[in-house]
Amino acid sequence: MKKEEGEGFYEKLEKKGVSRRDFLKYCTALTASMGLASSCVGKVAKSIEKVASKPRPPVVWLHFGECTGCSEAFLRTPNVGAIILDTISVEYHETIMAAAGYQAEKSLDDAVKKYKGKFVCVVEGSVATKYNGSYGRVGGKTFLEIAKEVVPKAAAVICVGTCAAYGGLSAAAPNPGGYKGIKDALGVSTINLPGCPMNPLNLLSTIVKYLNKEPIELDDSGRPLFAYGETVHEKCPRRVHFDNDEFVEEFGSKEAELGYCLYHMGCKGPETYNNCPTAKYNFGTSFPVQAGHPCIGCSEPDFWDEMTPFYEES
Ligand code: FSX
Ligand code: SF4
Ligand code: F3S
Repeated sequence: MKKEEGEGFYEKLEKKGVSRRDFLKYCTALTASMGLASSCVGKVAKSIEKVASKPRPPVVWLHFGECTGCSEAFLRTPNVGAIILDTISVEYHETIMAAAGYQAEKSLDDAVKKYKGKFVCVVEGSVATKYNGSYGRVGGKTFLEIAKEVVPKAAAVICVGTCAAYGGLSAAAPNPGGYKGIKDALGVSTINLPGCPMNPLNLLSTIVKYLNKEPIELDDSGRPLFAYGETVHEKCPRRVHFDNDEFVEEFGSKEAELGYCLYHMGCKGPETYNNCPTAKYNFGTSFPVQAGHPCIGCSEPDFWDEMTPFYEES
């Protein structure tokens, strides 16, 4: 009997504990995170199936100065990790690989040699640039040396998290090590998916678009417009009160009941470009403002310095 289109893909996901229903739920969240109408869910599901039916592109995932929160966000979001891992082949990732020590260093060298010019380099964390990069070192090499050896050989560079994109946490003043984001440290073009941590849905949609050769339009800070084209404030569920019919119709009464804008508690939503209100974290569960915490502007360049004090109105 001829297999239904996508059957192999669903079988593989089922084996990883992701049901067809879960997958479609993800596609719904993904569609919202891309700023598309809910009628596009089927199209988004098809494009992921299409990507998954092709040979998986090799990915080298580098870690520099950061907290690994971005990897955690990616691996701990139930099933998104499994979907991503079904569309790409992670050749090197320090957090999840079994190899350690010299064996790990060798696997990085081998992957870069084997897939030179073909691999996607995902970078998490920033690199120290002062004093020959001595403020950040792993396996006897500086982050700067590793970045210079690996990043320019990639077919595309995706910076996950504000650290890799713009320096982030490690680059906060006084920044004695001269930490910088990848573009500034190496002078290469990057697709930036900031957020501290980045949203795994934004990584998944960027990978799907890239593999389907769809154009990814970026803003001046290198962020894809489909995810970072609007401020957090624009679709914030706290913007209006629950008696606003139009709002209730769009977001549902549960969201609207949240009420109470956090601006006077220092919310930086009006100055922060990110799709948190539609993408949310943890499988569409919540995001800082929904949970009652003001937005601290975590997807903006230099937010550790520019957005502080976090709890004061700007
Ligand atoms: Fe940075 Fe990501 Fe913040 Fe942490 O690694 S963006 S410190 S959540 O984890 O890079
Ligand atoms: Fe805007 Fe923040 Fe108020 Fe939401 S809570 S409406 S993002 S200022
Ligand atoms: Fe960050 Fe603000 Fe979203 S703090 S996670 S950009 S709500």
